[in-house]
Amino acid sequence: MAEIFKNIPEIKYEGPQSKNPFAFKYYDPDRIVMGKKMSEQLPFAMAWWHNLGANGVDMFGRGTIDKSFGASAEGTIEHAKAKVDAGIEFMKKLGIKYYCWHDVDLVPEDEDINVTNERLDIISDYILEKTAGTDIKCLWGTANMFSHPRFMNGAGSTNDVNVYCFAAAQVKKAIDITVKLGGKGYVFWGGREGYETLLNTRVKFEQENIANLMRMARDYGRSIGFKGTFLIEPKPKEPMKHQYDFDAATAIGFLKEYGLDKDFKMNIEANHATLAGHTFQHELRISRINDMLGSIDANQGDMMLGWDTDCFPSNVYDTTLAMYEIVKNGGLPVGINFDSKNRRPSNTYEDMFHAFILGMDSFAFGLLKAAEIIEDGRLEGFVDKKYSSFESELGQKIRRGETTLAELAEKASEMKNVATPVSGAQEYLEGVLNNILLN
Ligand code: XUL
Ligand code: CO
Repeated sequence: MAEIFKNIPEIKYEGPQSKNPFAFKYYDPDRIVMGKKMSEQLPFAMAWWHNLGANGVDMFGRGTIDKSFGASAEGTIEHAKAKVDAGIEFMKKLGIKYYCWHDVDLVPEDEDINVTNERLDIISDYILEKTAGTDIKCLWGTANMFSHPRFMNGAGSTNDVNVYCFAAAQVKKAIDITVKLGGKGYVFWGGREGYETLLNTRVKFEQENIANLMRMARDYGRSIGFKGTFLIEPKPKEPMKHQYDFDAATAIGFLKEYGLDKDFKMNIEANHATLAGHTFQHELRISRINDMLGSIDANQGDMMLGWDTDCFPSNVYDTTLAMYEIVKNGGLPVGINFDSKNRRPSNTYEDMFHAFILGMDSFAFGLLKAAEIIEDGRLEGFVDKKYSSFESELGQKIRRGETTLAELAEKASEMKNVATPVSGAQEYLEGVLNNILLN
């Protein structure tokens, strides 16, 4: 197989002083951080769609980078195989062990679903053949139920029972392929599971149908031996005006309502969090405290823009706070998928590598700083002290849920008044965080 990314070497760790554009400055895979290798703490994955598919096309213009990878025509099995070859070479050069995909990223979709499914069989055989003897594996798979016009009114939430059958068929095949490739997770991103206007929408009906689709997916997956994690990826809007999996709190409530919370967890994407008006850390925290943090889609939004820009993560303040939540979660059951794409004018193969070096270094730096925050102890020590009044006998009784309003009202009446609680000291804490980040 001919080398595709010629002139680009294997990317190695050289340390923060290195000026080599093709070296990691912080990601040192074998370095032990908090008792585990960095490569284990950071199970990075490549997104097939952005890295091997997206060619820079946008609403205003054509593609800017050629991603045929030597195939004579795009949209052919030959091209699908060239993408596999390119993807494997790319992952090997960066030391990335996982990849994520939608069914239609792997192969071109035919008008006949049976033909598409045969293509998926062929390409998954090819991936297995080409990854044999390497440590490259599937992180998660998913079905694209938002691009084809049949899904214009949704997939699980469609008004059309025949379209619902197609959604079920795609999910079934995508689970088959995920299991065949040894995937750790199966993702539902509700791209068109929402509405444009309530004037034409039965919300409860649509949500029940989505839940039923997820229940069937769970039952089918478990019946064919899938032991991994099902995931919901919340996003509040785009492409729909309102999407049902608005944020982690909403999606967790939905899973509990329909009895799916034992099999499903969250796949939290940074840019989706900001679209919901939350920080990335907020979404990770809400997932973590509910034992629902499964995986992340690593990227970042542009705060000047109100849409999903899927930039590669560069903001180390955010990656530090994200890694803090992940470390506190005891790691991620699934992994860290770069659902990120190069900017349209970054149109060379070199740019593809620079983007991943940036993202991997940003998360490695975040991991190192998260470990420092924990070892330093000032932030956590402050929080312990902030809530310490609840260590009293009364506080413990309240925590156990053993008090009544009348009893507490009686205490308040005896006390007559109460002073303001201890300071929240936000500026001090932000200074501590900066001190850790900048030293
Ligand atoms: C879209 C998005 C998707 C999912 C998988 O915003 O994030 O690519 O990650 O369908
Ligand atoms: Co995503």
